[in-house]
Amino acid sequence: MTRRKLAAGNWKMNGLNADLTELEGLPSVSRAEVLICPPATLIERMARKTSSVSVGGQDCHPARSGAHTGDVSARMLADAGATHVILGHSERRQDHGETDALVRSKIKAAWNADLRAILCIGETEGQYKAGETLEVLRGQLAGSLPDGTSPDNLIVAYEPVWAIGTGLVPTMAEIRDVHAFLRAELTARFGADTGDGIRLLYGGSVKPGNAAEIFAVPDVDGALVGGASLKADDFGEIIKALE
Ligand code: G2H
Repeated sequence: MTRRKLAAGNWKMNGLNADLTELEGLPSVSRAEVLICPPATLIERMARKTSSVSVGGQDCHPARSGAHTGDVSARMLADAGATHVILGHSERRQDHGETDALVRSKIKAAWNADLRAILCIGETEGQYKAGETLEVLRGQLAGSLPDGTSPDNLIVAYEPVWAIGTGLVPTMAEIRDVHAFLRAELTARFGADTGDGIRLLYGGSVKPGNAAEIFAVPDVDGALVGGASLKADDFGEIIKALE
């Protein structure tokens, strides 16, 4: 199955209205898909400003609406123009105590709003050093993926926690082995068509200087990019490495 390459930017808690001009500096691409997940405050304006870049949220509440001060529902993201939502990012797990069960309920909420979920999974430094990476990932997939998962509604991002914003990156052999493992896990649970069709992104200190090498790894279908997605020059280089 052909999986369309994806460059996804995660602006995290960065970005003001003035930063939307970065969109103008991005290269136009024909084969790869480009997505930016800005803070919720910028989703609507970003979506109005571009048709070549998809726009996504960084989190959503599992409920459709209600008394949840400060939260944003999946329907609100879709209403603002989002087509995707990042769920289970390690910063949400660390800062807000998010569990696999909660992430699972958020994925279902995203689907109910016709959003494509980008599920983030990854091991901590301690788990990596203890050789527990695959076991951790297996548990996160099993605990957070609902029945009904398909290539149309889900993307998985492998983000080793120790590689996020640190400049550290696993070896290409490690990325290859993890992505092959994830592909096999998805195939075992959901069948060959679904397992083969779900896109797998690598995330964690992706930069212009390492993107091409990472994208050449089998089963890497693109990247979830944090810091290097904030500036058009850097993100543009990463996007071009995917084409
Ligand atoms: C990992 C990644 C984006 P960065 O969190 O999701 O961030 O590229 O800054 O390591």
